[in-house]
Amino acid sequence: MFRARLLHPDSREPVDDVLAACFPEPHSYTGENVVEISTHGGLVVPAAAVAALVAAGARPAAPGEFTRRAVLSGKMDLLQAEATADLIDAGSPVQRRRALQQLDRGLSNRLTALRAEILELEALIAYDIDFPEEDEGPVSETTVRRAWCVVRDRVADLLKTAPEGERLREGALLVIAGRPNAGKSSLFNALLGTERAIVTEIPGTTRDAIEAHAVIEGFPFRLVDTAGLRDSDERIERLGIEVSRKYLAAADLVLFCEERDDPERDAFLAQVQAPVVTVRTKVDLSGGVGVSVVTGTGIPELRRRLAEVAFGTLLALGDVEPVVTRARHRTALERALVELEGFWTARQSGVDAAAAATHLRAAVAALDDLIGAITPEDVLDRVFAAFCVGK
Ligand SMILES: Nc1nc2c(ncn2[C@@H]2O[C@H](COP(=O)(O)OP(=O)(O)OP(=O)(O)O)[C@@H](O)[C@H]2O)c(=O)[nH]1
Ligand SMILES: [Mg+2]
Repeated sequence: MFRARLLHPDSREPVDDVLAACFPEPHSYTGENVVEISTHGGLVVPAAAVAALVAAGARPAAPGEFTRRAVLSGKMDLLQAEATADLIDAGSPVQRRRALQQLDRGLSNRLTALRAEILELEALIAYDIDFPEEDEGPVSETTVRRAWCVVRDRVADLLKTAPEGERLREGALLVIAGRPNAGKSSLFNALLGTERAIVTEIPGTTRDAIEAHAVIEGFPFRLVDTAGLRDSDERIERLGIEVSRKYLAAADLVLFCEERDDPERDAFLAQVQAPVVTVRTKVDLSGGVGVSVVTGTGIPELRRRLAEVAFGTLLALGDVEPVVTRARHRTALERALVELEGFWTARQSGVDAAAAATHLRAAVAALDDLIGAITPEDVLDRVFAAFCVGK
């Protein structure tokens, strides 16, 4: 690292006094020789510095170009590149911890181990391929079956983390619903920790859905306050109720608020696909078990319950077990699972060992795609499309 004076290459005019840090290959972020130039801040100086560098033959980086180069030079795999983006985007503690774990090769190591196990299974049946006429090879059918079961279950277990893993990146869509005046907006504000929605004693206060990000027990949520559900002749209110229904259809979970036993609760719940947490509101007035935004009673328990319903699988796994967090991961694992099932079906229907083994090869290929061992350009384009410039 040294101080330097940056001059425009044509006019030789001084642009700025800068700091230059050199990162020689192969230990730099991209694995190449890299120089980082730090200029003074503001608007004019950095722009003039970039203009001078461009005049000298440089060009601005594309979004995610540094990380892309790191992947291409083998400094990190595709899962780690995705984790880099997740770490930058993290908006809650669990998202940050998960991203960091994936950056530390948590998922990569698990997949590499699985890959090795499938190759071992292939080695087990190789004897059959070499000596097909022998009735009983040195490796019994039970041994093959056991080895197959282990890998199949591991892939299936990883796949089971996909719904909540993907939800962890997006935030769980939590829709607050109930009759007008049930206390929905009050609870929405209490969960957010700020007075975001208008609260009045007049039923029908909330007309439109209000969405806000919230962190509950370290997990990311997208909280939605909605218009109270009732038959209304009022046009604006009816439009609001329509919006509520759309949100309810898309919800990951629904928080149903009732001040007292709601006679329409069951009819409402029958229309909702997502899991529902029912909560009794305003218990400072009525007593009993529930929540009160006035005294704060029951709010911590409710937060735990919401985290449990939206992210129960991840909570049970703890922070150590790897989790898959993207549709790209899910589809690759689904492919691997189909091939592993295909292997066993082929084997049981008496298909010769070499043909059955092609399924194992295909399963390995699916895992390779996922780790990013050999990655086609279009996959790289898709992964890096969402990156910011400078990473
Ligand atoms: N005492 C008490 N009053 C509450 C509590 N929660 C809400 N309220 C009151 O109940 C009334 C309705 O609250 P809101 O949060 O606006 O109810 P809402 O379900 O959003 O109503 P709509 O938007 O009209 O559907 C307001 O006067 C609140 O102050 C509570 O825990 N205790
Ligand atoms: Mg409201």
